[in-house]
Amino acid sequence: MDRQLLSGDEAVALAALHTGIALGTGYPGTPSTEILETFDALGGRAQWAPNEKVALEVALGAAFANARALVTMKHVGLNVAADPLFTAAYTGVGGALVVVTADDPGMSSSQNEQDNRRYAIAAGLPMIEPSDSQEAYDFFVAAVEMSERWHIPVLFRMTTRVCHSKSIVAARAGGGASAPAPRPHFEHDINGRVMIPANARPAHRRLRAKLAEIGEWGETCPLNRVERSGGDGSIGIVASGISYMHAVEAAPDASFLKIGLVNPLPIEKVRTFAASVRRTFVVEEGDPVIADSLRAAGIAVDSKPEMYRFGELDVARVRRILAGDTSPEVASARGKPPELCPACPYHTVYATLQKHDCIVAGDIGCYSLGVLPPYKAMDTCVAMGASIGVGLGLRHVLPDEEARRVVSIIGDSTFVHSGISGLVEMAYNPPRTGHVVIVLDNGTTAMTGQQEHPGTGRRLDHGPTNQLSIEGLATAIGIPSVTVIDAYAEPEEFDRLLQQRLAATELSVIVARRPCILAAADIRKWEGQAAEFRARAAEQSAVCEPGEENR
Ligand SMILES: Cc1ncc(C[n+]2csc(CCOP(=O)(O)OP(=O)(O)O)c2C)c(N)n1
Ligand code: SF4
Repeated sequence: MDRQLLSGDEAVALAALHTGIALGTGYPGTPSTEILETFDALGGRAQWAPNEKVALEVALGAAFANARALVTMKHVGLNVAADPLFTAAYTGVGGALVVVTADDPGMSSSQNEQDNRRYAIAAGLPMIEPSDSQEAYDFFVAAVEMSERWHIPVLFRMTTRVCHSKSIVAARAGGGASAPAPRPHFEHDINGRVMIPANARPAHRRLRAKLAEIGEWGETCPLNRVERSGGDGSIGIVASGISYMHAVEAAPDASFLKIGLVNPLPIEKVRTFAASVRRTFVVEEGDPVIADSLRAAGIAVDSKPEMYRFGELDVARVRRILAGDTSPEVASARGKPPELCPACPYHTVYATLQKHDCIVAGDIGCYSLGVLPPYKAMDTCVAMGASIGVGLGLRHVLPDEEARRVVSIIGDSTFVHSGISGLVEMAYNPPRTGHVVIVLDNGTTAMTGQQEHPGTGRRLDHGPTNQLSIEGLATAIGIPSVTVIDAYAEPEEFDRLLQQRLAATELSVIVARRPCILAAADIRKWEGQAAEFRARAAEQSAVCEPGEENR
């Protein structure tokens, strides 16, 4: 058997390869990003989508064509993809669809610590949760098998420690899923996939029936297992994911019911387990999802006090939980706060915004660091793409002299992800004082480790593809003033431009373009390789007669 030291993300990528995943799609987001990057490096077909909703839709289409598909995202990405997700639960799939949601308890690199186990319950989808890299590999194979057996998308929940910790993985001899990957083909199933109300009503009933069946299977499936310690049976712990690993170390004498299928929960298995021990304790990170469900089913369990809902668990915290210790915790020492790289192209932009005392509706990316000293030049930051809508809202209601100071600032990847519809709103409902949007185009998705996006004109593997023109798009949307500038190289020119645009009542987009200093060398290398592709594309569009370009 092939044994390797892998992170949870790498183990999922390997399992995806071994199970014959025909297409992996996603949008970068810590801690999920490495799954698709590794899948690509292993030879799988992986591609970044503009955002998580599109990624899920592309994967769903592949699964409608009876292929096996994977889609990856961080926990907040599932909010973006939630619309198709809920209805995909009704349509089901022909092949297999595994949706990885990588949650970030403790918010090491996120804007919230939502617990996506709630999505499984709300959407009515099965959810699997591994505890280490071996389980990430084995459970992914199981997820593909479940998805194909019940024709249902399967949610695969990972958390930061499982995604990034490395442990030994023994890959299955001969590969992954028991059945070979099917050949993609299309079969009409209009009633099953066109979710008009007449079709959606029976589809909802079908979904609930599938879930009931999966719930019954879950009572005896190998994903949920009882581990007896040989202890005195005084405490039984119910746990899943990384919490299980901490609990095993914190309470080696306890008996365990290790849950791998977190939705639907194996209620009867827990009931039997609880009856075999004197006290049943649920150890879980984040929200009390398992504890609440067990109590609702009439099973008496103990669970953590509210103070442990926040942040990650670790062995010491689990010991405290089991001991009922609610004394204040010692705050861990704070590391050095992050800061913009010394030669980051964003410095001039933030210095200028600060100088003119702008009210800055900000967004998520490396550029969020503009909120920290010395600039402190960001006033709001809520969700990817929100800067434009929030800026417009401020402009609509503030008195004119204040409204004129409002600027929305957004990164290039974030603009493509979910800023475009904000710009459409700006053209559609322009504030009386106009508005200024600055797109910080550093040619990469820097925040998550320099991934490509449609604006870079390069695919996930950095090879050339069609390039979205941000300025061209802004012009097409109807923004009258669109300017491209290298603010870092021309600080005075940028200062003048900003003042002029703030004074105008016209809508403005300023594209501040200069490569991220950490990515610049790679971008130059990849662009050199892409030169021929671009020349060919330009030649083709030049010979295209008007009216021919949409064929
Ligand atoms: C819905 C959602 N998906 C993914 C992320 C992870 N993420 C945070 S910022 C960001 C994009 C940053 O790229 P860009 O806008 O180009 O700014 P840069 O980091 O390059 O400055 C991503 C992918 C997130 N926070 N929310
Ligand atoms: S990684 Fe790039 S975008 Fe991020 S702070 Fe450094 S130079 Fe700026």
